[in-house]
Amino acid sequence: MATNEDGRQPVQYGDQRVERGQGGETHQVAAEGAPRLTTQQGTVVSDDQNTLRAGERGPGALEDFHFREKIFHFDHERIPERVVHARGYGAHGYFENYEPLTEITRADPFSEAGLRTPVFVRFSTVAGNKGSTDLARDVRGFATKFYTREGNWDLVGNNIPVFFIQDAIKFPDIIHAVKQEPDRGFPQAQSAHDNFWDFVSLLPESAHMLMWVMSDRAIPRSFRFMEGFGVHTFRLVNAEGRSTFVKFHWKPKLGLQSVVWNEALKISGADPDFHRRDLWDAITQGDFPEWELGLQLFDDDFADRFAFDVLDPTKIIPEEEVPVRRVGRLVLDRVVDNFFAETEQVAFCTQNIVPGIDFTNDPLLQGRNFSYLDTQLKRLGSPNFTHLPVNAPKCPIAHFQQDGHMAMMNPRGRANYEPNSWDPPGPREDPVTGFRTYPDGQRDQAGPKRRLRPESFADHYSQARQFFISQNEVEQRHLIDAFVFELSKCDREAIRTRMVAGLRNVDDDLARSVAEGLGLAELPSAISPAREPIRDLPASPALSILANGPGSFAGRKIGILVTTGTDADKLAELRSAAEREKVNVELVAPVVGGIEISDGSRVPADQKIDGGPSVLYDAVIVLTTKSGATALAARPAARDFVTDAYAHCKFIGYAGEPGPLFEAAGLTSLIDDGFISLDDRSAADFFTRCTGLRYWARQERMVQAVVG
Ligand code: HDE
Repeated sequence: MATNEDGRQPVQYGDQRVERGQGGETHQVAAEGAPRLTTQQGTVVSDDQNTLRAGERGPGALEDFHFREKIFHFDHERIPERVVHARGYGAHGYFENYEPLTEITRADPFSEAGLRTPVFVRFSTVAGNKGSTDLARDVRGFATKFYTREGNWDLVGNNIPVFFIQDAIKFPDIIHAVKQEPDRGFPQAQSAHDNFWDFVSLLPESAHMLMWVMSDRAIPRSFRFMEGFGVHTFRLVNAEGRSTFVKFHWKPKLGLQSVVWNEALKISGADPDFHRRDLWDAITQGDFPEWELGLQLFDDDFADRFAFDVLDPTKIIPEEEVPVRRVGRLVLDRVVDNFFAETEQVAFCTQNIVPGIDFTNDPLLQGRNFSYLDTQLKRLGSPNFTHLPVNAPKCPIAHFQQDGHMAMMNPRGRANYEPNSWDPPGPREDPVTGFRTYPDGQRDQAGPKRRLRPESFADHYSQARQFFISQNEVEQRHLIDAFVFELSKCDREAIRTRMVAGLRNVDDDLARSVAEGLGLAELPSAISPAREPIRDLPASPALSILANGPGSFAGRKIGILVTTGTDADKLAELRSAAEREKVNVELVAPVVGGIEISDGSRVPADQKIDGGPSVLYDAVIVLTTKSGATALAARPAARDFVTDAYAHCKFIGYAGEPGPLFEAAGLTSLIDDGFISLDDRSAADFFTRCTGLRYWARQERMVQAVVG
């Protein structure tokens, strides 16, 4: 065999032709005209497998500049992760405006019908570190950077419209309380621990937010099925300087959908990247996720009339009181080229607003406006983070700010201050088109300097109750179970009791059910509320996920369990019905290499059973022969596949003879209307049935079985 001067020999490794060095190491050499590996300085590298040594077995040489540079750079690959929202996933897209809103705002994205403003969106969890699981019970961040023609506007929102605290000064406390406990460094990405519940049970203003985070809103099926909210009241300002209050909403086109808690726990093990993979898959398949931007617009009169302070971020304005006007759509149509460069380095700042949009005095928003710039400097290490492509505005920028670490957009010429008398003079201010702060100047906005919470913020429980009564029975059950699960993880009984005492101000049945679930000896008396809650606020149907289900099963994913001999015609019918309905299909089989089906053809599987549990799918189908089902029955992963699908109230389609598997999984006597025989019904019927997303009637039966 030919050997080159370094003693390398060409060898074939499967489909790859490589060179083998004398120590057996693998070298891949650039072909004629192909890109060649270089150092950062551009010097072409001859060997990337061996350090430079004095003698083959001798000490390393200090002059090995390639090794030194490579390791130096590697050592500095990490930047500080975000203190909160560390785990996130981003994508590019655009916002398309429906109609000019010039009556209400002069903000550029709303100026013309059909105008498309480029955006970058980053979704995130809050509490967990960067490597934590996507399915943590948590609030999700929903941050959008609009690259408008008049500067960047960042709408840095969440998937829950309220927050835990009313004043920014409490942010470090709530975040310390929810993140890992400082002495032991765990639990990760979980609020189910003493510190969190100790803190919130002493902070009644968190009651409303707790309802949301204990609801299924905190375990979304994926980013594509979540709402988003600006949370605070903002202002829109038109060209005449007239201001209208606004609350921002994002409404997902596919409708809202969540998973159930037991499913979330299992997804965290089976695919901790479930949400980011879902977004990546959807966009790369051309199934671009969409949301509509909704505005709740109101004036000072409404603000004065409304039962709560519109500056209090622990309150919503029910959609039934101020309707959400849909003004445009957000489409995410491009994944990032590089996760670090874009998703990690994107720097959202609440203070990034453009003419036509303005703040209010919400004390949480005011505090945020201080925090974000500060945090970006720490994270990105330079005041020049706006030079990074993902952060740079796409409109002209001109200023006299200069230098600093990693300055990449450097001004030319002599003028770097103003006023000046140079020609060219550089940029100058423009009082006509420039950003002008809304003068506001309302009552309560001046006075002696004091640290004082407005009395109008003192109602903590009324909207928590309103949220609870707006949930249907299934949702209320999930919420109660979540409180019980979380508080059961608290070691100190005093914390559990204190929390239940707070819940008594929300709803007595809720408090009683949680107390029972915890096995509290007796129901504690209610904590004395700062202000007596309003108990007769009407339910707000818009707050229920299940009451607002989607009209189709599109965008969902089914898992079909197949074995040798699976009916080829049935499989083909299912695939084509799925394609029509825009439903994704994955085949789950005993081996990933695939199986031979009834027509003798071989179909590759997408997942081996052990790696494709039913928690990864919105509905499942068992398509097997009797012998296949018998073989599956012996596999724990196959039995879990169907028992979990049952327990998570999923629709379960079946054809052929799944009996032995159902029998082994203990399901034979539990078959209900959520099981659909595909021998009797068409594939199209099955997908129509799946529009209900889950067969919730089963939950009631399961609850009864537990109660006995
Ligand atoms: Fe944030 N928040 N936050 N926050 N926030 C950050 O900025 C902060 C709050 C939100 O995908 C940090 O770049 C304070 C509410 C999102 O990159 C930091 C307070 C809401 C993201 C920060 C709040 C949010 C952040 C950490 C209380 C919903 C992720 C890293 C006054 C409306 C953005 C960073 C992304 C990130 C501060 C409360 C949303 C430390 C002080 C309320 C979606 O600056």
